[in-house]
Amino acid sequence: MTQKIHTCTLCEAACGILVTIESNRVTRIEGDPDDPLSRGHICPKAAALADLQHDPDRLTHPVRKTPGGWQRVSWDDALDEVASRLHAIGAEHGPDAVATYLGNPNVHNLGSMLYMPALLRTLRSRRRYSATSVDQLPHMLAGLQMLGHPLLMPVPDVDRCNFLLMFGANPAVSNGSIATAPGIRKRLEGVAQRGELHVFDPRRTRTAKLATAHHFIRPGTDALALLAMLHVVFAERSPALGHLGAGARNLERLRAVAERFAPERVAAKTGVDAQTLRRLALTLADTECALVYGRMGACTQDFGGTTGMLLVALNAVTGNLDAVGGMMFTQPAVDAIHTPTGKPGRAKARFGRWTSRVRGLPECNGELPVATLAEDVLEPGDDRIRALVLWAGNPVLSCPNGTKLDRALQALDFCVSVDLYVNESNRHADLILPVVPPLSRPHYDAAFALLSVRNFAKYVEAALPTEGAERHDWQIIVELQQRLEALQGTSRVRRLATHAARLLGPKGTLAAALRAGPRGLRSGLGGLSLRKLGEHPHGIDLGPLKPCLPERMPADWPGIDLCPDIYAQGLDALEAAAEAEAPALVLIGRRQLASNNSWLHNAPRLTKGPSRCTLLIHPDDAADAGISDGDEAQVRSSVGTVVAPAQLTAEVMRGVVSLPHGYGHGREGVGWSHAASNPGCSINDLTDDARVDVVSGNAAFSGTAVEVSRWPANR
Ligand SMILES: Nc1nc2c(c(=O)[nH]1)N[C@H]1C(S)=C(S)[C@@H](COP(=O)(O)OP(=O)(O)OC[C@H]3O[C@@H](n4cnc5c(=O)[nH]c(N)nc54)[C@H](O)[C@@H]3O)O[C@H]1N2
Ligand SMILES: Nc1nc2c(c(=O)[nH]1)N[C@H]1C(S)=C(S)[C@@H](COP(=O)(O)OP(=O)(O)OC[C@H]3O[C@@H](n4cnc5c(=O)[nH]c(N)nc54)[C@H](O)[C@@H]3O)O[C@H]1N2
Ligand code: SF4
Ligand SMILES: [Mo]
Repeated sequence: MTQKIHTCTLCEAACGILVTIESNRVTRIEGDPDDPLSRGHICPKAAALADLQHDPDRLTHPVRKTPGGWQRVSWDDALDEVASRLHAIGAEHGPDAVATYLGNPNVHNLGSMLYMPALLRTLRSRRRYSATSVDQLPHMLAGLQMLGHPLLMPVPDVDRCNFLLMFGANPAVSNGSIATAPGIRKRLEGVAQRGELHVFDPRRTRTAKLATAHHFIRPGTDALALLAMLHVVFAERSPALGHLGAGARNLERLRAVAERFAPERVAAKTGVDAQTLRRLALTLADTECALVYGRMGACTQDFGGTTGMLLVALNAVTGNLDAVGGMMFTQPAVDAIHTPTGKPGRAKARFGRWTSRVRGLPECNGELPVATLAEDVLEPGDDRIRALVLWAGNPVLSCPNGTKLDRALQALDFCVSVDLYVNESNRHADLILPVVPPLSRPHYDAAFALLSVRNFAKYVEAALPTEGAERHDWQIIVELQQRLEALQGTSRVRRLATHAARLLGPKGTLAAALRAGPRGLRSGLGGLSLRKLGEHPHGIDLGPLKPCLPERMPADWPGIDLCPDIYAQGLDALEAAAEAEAPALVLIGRRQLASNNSWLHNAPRLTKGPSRCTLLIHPDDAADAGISDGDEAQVRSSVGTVVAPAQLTAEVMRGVVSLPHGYGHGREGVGWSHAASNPGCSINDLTDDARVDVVSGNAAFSGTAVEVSRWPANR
């Protein structure tokens, strides 16, 4: 029996875990009390790491689709075929004919984080998509437009904050997002004990229940509530930009916009009374260590982009941006923001350099909004997308209008997927390349050290080997890259660089990045190194966050832009929406503690009991529709229809229904047999790919107009 120190990579909390192994089988996973950040905390999902490891449904060999089903192929054959097909399609139709979709697990994977950018460059396609545009794109766009870098996303300093306003997040269940704070539930209880925690959500969630107060807010109206708070702050206090004042731009423009949105104007539309908005705005301005934080629910809606900008602006003008106890910025050991010399680089144009094919939506940070992927495949034309590299993603369940995406995937000339399973999306692939499961990978959190409530660094070796022929994501990346470079006739220098990266591996690359990083050799010989991390296998706490602007902004960035030009269209649309009539019934999503997006439903211990894929509906709305608790309810939207058992609860607002996302495993040919035995329905068969935020192109999931009726109707 051995016990290995590891990190759970399932969500952003990055909890330290101890993995007990007997005869190559995981027999126990517990929280690591010596991890300086998580201090023993874990959630029920951590146990699923063992299920992933030993799941008989997990792919262990590359497979090729044949008329008789999936057939095993050798790695060499598979990789040769992928490279030659992608190259041929690119050569005939141009590199943009090959699209990529990167799913969420890539950011939880050290190898992908370090190696994927080079493969994307080699592919030379501007048709890059990822889960970013069904998630945090508004935060990245705000970072880029306001502070000069998309990764300058502020993190709530929950441990020192005394007054916290939260919009559209449920960290008691999600364990926190853009807020790596293991055990965040306790940390939030601390805020409520020290001061006040207010949650704005159309549903009274677990987080709302531990808050000082919960405020029902109508879906898609967060931007209006934030503007009303800005209105109050501008009217009754002076902006407190502090050290952010130097070089600050467009304060007057922000003031002029906010002037139009008095709390009384937005109260009916948002469902939040004017008095509450006034009081909270003033307390936010007057309290030391206060902040306003917004996440998923605030991002994936009609005005998600504008909301992202207003969140940063409201924190800034109340003196709570880059301030202790407010919204702060990290200074990680491997720093994707600063250049290797330690100097901030220059600001780069990273928005609107090209647009999507059919709808002309802008690129951001090299990516196009994924809501345009299906149409850019399906719409006839020489410039359509013909091939897709689908890496650690399940867009059929996770992106708007999954049914249409399902059709688009079938219409491709070629698709390769790199994944652990045959999922709802890659069942249409020509080849699937299997990767090692999380416990068989070494890990260093390159992504979430950038978004953590304390600076930290931790490196763990793989906890156990795999028994099949799976490869690491980074190995597959390099293998494909080398083959593509050979076919493209890439220069010797570039090919040597790829070869060197291959020899170095993630461990060697990480070692170099740590030494070159701000806490490496620049801090002297005693600075951070991989060896030092090896001496501290539970991780190293690098201390609380410190104010670090403007130094972390690009060298040529003049200062914070409080209301960048690109938001003008969003603000105009918001003005119109403020007076428009809302649909009678709208749909929102939800997350569940024992689930993770679309891919943990094959773990029996996480899926015990009755289906959790239920439609939450207010009893009065249910009565209007003639639905009783437990009845099957049919839900219809502009793009599709699903059926789910109704669960009557006054936890949701009147006029709002909720379905979880990530279900819908009943599609033919999916490889996760347990998940398919209790499939549920997919919320994204209802969400409409035509609905995107006008500024960023982020998918607008929240507030999808629906009709609900009893099913079958004539029972
Ligand atoms: N309606 C609605 N839709 C949503 C959301 C919502 O709240 N509401 N949430 C959105 C959000 S925030 C996100 S992040 C997206 C997620 O959307 P996606 O990233 O598209 O989907 P996942 O469900 O995370 O699927 C991940 C896939 O990666 C595989 N995988 C896991 N680990 C690895 C690995 O290390 N390497 C490789 N190669 N494969 C791996 C899994 O087997 C699985 O098939 O969904 C979005 N969709
Ligand atoms: N257990 C579990 N944990 C997870 C995941 C998971 O699937 N399961 N996924 C992980 C991922 S990829 C992410 S990105 C994070 C996301 O983590 P969070 O950002 O915390 O997201 P959610 O838990 O989806 O909470 C969003 C909340 O917004 C509310 N909401 C919906 N529409 C609106 C609106 O218009 N306005 C307002 N104010 N609220 C609204 C919803 O009711 C919901 O309570 O969670 C991560 N952690
Ligand atoms: S909160 Fe749960 S899923 Fe997230 S890292 Fe910790 S143990 Fe893993
Ligand atoms: Mo996400």
